Amino acid sequence: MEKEADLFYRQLPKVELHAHLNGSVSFSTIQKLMDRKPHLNIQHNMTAIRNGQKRTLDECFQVFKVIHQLVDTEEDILMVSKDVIREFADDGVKYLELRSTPREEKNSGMTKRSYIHTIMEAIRQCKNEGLDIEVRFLVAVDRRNGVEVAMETVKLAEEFMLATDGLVVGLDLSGDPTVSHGRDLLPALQKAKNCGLKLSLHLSEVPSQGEESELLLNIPPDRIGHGTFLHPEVGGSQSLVDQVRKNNIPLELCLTSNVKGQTVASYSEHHFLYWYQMEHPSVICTDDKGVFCTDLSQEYHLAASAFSLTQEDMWGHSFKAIDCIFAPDSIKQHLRQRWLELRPALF
Ligand code: 6MZ
Repeated sequence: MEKEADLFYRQLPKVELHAHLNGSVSFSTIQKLMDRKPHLNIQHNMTAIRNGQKRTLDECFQVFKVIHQLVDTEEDILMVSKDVIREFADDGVKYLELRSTPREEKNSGMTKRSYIHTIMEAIRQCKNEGLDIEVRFLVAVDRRNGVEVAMETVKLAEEFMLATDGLVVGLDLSGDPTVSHGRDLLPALQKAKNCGLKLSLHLSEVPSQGEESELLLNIPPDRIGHGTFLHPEVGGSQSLVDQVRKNNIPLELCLTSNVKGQTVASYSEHHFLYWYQMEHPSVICTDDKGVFCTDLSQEYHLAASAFSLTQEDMWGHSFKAIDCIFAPDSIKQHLRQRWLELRPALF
């Protein structure tokens, strides 16, 4: 039965809306990168958190630094992006919004512009190769890098949004939530919103960020990443929940990431249930499928098991996720049609 259920979740057409490029690099791609750069002496246990293992969120951020060492040329970015897109397609993801923080690397000559350009190239190549997946991109602002970089990133995102005919759809705010205050980044985020970029903001990923969340929710963002500590039961507040509900802002929820990063104690205690019971829009996502050793099918399966949801319920969840994508209505309509064609048999 478990095997059949597994097949159901693999066959289920899915939308992935919260995937950080460098956190999504698989074991096999990491191996190819290690072969390219043996002098770095990086081992697999430095780039992934296996099942049964847990790390503090701070340790998770150390892992990204190791991966960044391995991915530091345009050639690497191209390979990594194509591999990640292919792997999502193999997992039954039909629409993917990838996000990544543009980086410059003096040694290899990679610039922030060429970084984004290379990801666009990877998306185009995957399309030309006939992969059955629509891909869009969010340019990420790492909160650690401060106001000036945030502003510069917004400008780059706007430039690419205009130049790529809708491949760049939005801006992400991410990075170590314990560093800096969102207040300082408000002008940059507001500017992004004003120029037509959709906003997905990591919010209340750790406790005691209520004040920052309130400020950021006032923009308001188009989607929320995690939102782990928004609700009153975990130290958030009813007024934050009301703000989210009033603007009907969907949440991107990443179960394994939160459990392995120890911001949530167990799968059954995940805040997925809080929002699901309220019938508030949310979307199950992977966050960093490489680092957390998961994939989207598995995340759907885990959520179903943790909350005793049926395959019919999970079909409904995946269908409703289409409402939350940043691409325009014509794409949403197209995806809904495909979902009905691809609906798998229930086991
Ligand atoms: C906040 C996260 C994250 O951008 O180099 N990132 N930010 N919370 C999380 N929860 C675990 N997981 C990943 O991908 C890696 C970067 O994504 C952000 C961090 O800024 C990390 O450095 P890119 O492709």
